[in-house]
Amino acid sequence: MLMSPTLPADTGLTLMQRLDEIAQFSEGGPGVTRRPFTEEHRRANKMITAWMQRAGLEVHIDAAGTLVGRKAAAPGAKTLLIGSHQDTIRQGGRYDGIFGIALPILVLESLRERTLPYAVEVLAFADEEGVRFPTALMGPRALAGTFDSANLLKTDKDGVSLAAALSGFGGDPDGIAAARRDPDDLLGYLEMHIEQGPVLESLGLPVGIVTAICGIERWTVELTGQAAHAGTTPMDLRRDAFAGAAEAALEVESYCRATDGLVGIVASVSLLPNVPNAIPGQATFSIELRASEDSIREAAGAVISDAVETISARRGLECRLTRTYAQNAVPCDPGLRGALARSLIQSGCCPHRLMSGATHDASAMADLCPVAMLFTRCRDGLSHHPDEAITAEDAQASAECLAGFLQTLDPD
Ligand code: HGY
Ligand code: MN
Ligand code: MN
Repeated sequence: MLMSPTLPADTGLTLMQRLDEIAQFSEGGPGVTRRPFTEEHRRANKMITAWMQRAGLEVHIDAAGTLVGRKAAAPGAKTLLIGSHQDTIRQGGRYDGIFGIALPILVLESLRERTLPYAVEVLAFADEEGVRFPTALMGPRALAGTFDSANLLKTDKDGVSLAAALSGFGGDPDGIAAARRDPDDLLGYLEMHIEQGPVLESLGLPVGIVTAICGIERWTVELTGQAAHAGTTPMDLRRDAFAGAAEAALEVESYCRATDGLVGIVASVSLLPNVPNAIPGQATFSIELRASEDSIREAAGAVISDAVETISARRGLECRLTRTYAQNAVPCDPGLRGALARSLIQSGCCPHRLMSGATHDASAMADLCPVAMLFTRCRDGLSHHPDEAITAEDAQASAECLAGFLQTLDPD
């Protein structure tokens, strides 16, 4: 790997140390749990602010609660946006999201004395995982002008609304509409992220260039049968909601296994009365479908929802099916991908291209400007897990690629 003239050889090590430090801001338990607009988020933002200031960036928090660090350029110059999310899933890893915030800040620190022909803004988005509130991506959607303000009324499990949490954190719910950026001012958006899958590791590569980000849709299903005594009720007189849910789950699995380019899961299951000696009268569960082609995903949604209705009718169950979320697949920008590929080749890395089966902040930023992503290998392809891991060498390779990209990107 050829060294970038500006990047210290221990950048990867420094990055790993910073990611270990910020991982402490967690709600406890295995792994990292950091939800948006919480004390843990506040403490993480304080550390990110210090990193940004050390890199010479001008720091502010925007109306949607995104922490922004800006490296200025000549008046009238366009801006390159780079970012990811600070939040995690419950008991997640220490690299998903925050890696794509800490890395660009550290690379910009090494370029502190360099003036680039464009401005750069590092964006630390508050909420990508949607763990605290039944909505997500407020930060990127505010910038893209696609945020639905009705989401501000949605509440967390304690009844705190997104608007109240945002206001209490220094955001401005009323100011979100004005946060929209003018795409003509922007060069694009780049997100550095761990792969969260096994492809790069299987190829023995440290980094890869994302070609497209999958589309996703989520359903909530509520099956209602009849709770009854588990011992006295004959099998042929039961209306077992969980048995219906289980049959639906197997239907999702078999349909996805049989359809190329589609993955699906039934998860987030809750039963009532959920005791060993009563027949489940109610089963509520989520269905999530993902595909690189929107037509494949939408066809799957139609077939699977019909199948759930058929299973319910045959079992005498009431069925309430709601599609709660949908996000189209996003192609990554050929121009930005080409600039990443040139930088990788320059730094001696193979410019391997791959699809993203995870969604990202970039999925929403694509409504604003051209987007690109660089993936970094993660051990065993594991993510959304406390054992999520990367190496300092791969962090260095990612930093080298970004340093080269920033110094060769053509702003015209
Ligand atoms: O679910 C996802 O793909 C992302 O990690 N939120
Ligand atoms: Mn994630
Ligand atoms: Mn992520």
